[in-house]
Amino acid sequence: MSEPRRALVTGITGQDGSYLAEFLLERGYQVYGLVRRASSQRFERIEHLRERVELVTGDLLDQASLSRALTLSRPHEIYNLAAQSFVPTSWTEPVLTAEFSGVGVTRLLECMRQVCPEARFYQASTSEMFGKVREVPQRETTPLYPRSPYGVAKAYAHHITVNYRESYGLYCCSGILFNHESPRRGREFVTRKVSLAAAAIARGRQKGLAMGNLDARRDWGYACDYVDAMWRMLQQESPEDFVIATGEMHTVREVCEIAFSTLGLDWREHVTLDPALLRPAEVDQLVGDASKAREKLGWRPRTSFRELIELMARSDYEAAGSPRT
Ligand code: NAP
Ligand code: G4F
Repeated sequence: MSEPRRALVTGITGQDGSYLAEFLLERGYQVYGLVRRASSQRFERIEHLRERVELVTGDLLDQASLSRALTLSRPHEIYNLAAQSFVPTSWTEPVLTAEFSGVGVTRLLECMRQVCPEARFYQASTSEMFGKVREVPQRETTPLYPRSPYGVAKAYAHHITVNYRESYGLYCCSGILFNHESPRRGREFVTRKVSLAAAAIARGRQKGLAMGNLDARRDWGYACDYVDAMWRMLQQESPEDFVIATGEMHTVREVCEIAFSTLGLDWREHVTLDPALLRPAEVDQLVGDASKAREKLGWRPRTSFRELIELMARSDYEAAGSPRT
């Protein structure tokens, strides 16, 4: 019997990492996850997988730990999902963001080149790199114009991934993913912030919700659909970069409308505006053209925007339990 394929997932404790680990386990992979040491570990998203995945400690800031993780796991596939991924934090911690989300990728690529050059590498690139967009919709060839320190760090990471492919002939791909959400989304991101608040208000546990720019628009998809695309990119004959997106833009206001109405509420009675939540620079028309992924990977999104927001609101409502008396 042939040995199972091995995958190393950095960022396994995050939204995408947890779904990708499930996806790979279902396909018979032996899954290793890179986790950083913390005084109290938060493994909620992978609690149900703890018996089935091998956790290796390491940090994108520490090259020796990455080298050790690769030596231990001997991966056929490496999925680099770890990053400081919250855009507002990148203005308050720009250097750390550059270290994690930018230079950290070079550390990992350099280790791969030395320890397991035959492995295949996936880099979690982002639509945030398009920033002040040069064309609408954005494609693989659209020039980058990042508008946040996070976007700048990710643009560096994107280019270094391409550079290692072209310089050393490594199998390295960048998936340029547009926003994707789920009930496991971090609580500070807008869709989850709204679904949590709608659920808490419906349960009588919260009064109102302060929001930033309600006119901001994004191309929002479902995280479970998107991890499938990551895997497909590493199964191609040769490495290429792909945009993964729904091709539809919606506003934050629509997120509020759907989440609140799913739970029988009128968002206008609960949402207030807080100028402190506005960003120093916004990105206006992020919307992706995923035709290359459709044609070459056979990938398409399966979950609509409305279905996504409804499922998030219902999930948070269930988790919030019964109303307080
Ligand atoms: P997430 O939930 O914020 O998860 C980030 C992960 O990175 C966590 O597991 C975190 O570990 C880990 N991490 C952070 N700093 C690290 C370090 N120095 N060393 C090792 N691990 C570190 O992010 P996500 O939404 O799943 O996104 C996954 C990736 O896709 C990220 O790179 C993100 O930038 C990118 N991306 C996301 C989207 C989206 O819409 N979700 C779109 C495009 C691209 P802890 O649990 O220890 O904090
Ligand atoms: O949910 P967000 O914080 O996501 P953002 O900034 O688009 O970044 C996410 O998607 C990127 C892909 O393009 C990823 F690379 C990145 O790692 C992350 O996953 O904000 C979405 C929009 C913004 O325009 C923001 O201004 O929602 C607007 N917004 C309005 N009120 C708010 C709020 N965002 C947050 N987080 N909180 C608010 O109260």
